[in-house]
Amino acid sequence: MPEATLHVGSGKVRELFAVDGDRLLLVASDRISVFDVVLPTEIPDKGRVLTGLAGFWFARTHQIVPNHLLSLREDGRSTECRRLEMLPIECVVRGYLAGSGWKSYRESGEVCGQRLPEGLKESEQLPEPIFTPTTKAHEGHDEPLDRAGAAALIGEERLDEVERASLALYRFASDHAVSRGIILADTKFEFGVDGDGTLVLADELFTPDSSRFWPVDSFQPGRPAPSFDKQYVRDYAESLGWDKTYPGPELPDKVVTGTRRRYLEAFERLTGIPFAAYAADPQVVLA
Ligand code: PZK
Repeated sequence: MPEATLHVGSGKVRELFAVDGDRLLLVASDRISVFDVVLPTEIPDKGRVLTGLAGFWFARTHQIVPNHLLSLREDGRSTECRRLEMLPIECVVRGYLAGSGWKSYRESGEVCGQRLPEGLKESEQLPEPIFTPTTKAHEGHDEPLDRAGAAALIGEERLDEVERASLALYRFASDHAVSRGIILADTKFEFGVDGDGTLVLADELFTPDSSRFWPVDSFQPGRPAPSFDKQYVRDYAESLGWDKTYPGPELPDKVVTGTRRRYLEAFERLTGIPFAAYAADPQVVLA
């Protein structure tokens, strides 16, 4: 990381550095969080899998909406990107009813102010994918926004633009993923605006940390679906009777190995590229 200097931010498992006035470096670590707690044990190659997947999707969706990706570094875990003015909302698209969307529907029949048909079950596919934006919480949890709430933050016109882009991105990736045996239950995008006022897709894209990936053949409406990547970790953590507060448990080798295999499998299924080829030359995902 020779020319990257100033640390400008941290996520739970990623770091952001300033390269210069116009460029940032996004570095994905091998840390893993479960039930919102970062565990003391890392999953080798997780950061490279997520960076490679995001690069793959950025390269394939720039016709839908321009994005911040400038280059992937040789380490496979660092992305150089354009520095943008970020919009103050998280853009979520849901194709299936899970997580906070399911909770909200069960309590009110609505998600982000949108009424859904009656009688839907947990994990069920929605009649149409829905756009369910949230606030960006600095600490604690993001809060759902209805249309008026989102428009108050970014304006009606920008809201229409991010909604259209988000739904188009979701449809594109979800069709691709399902043909490779993975359901993209829901996903989160972050957008920014460049110096010309053009909307630009930022952050990570269709990674297992920003999306719910489910194996096509092992989910069933009426109960929570297993996570493609984190299910071994969740099952292990639950088996300990851990209360899901900090600090989380160390993971045994078997759980680490099984989880690493799942990340690599998601990468290979979705990209069609052997992970070893990515490790040897990260540019392969951009072709
Ligand atoms: C930006 N984050 C969240 C992500 C972190 C923090 N292209 C951009 N321009 C300006 N700001 C951001 C981005 C992007 N992406 C993203 N915060 C600011 C975030 C990952 C690690 F520490």
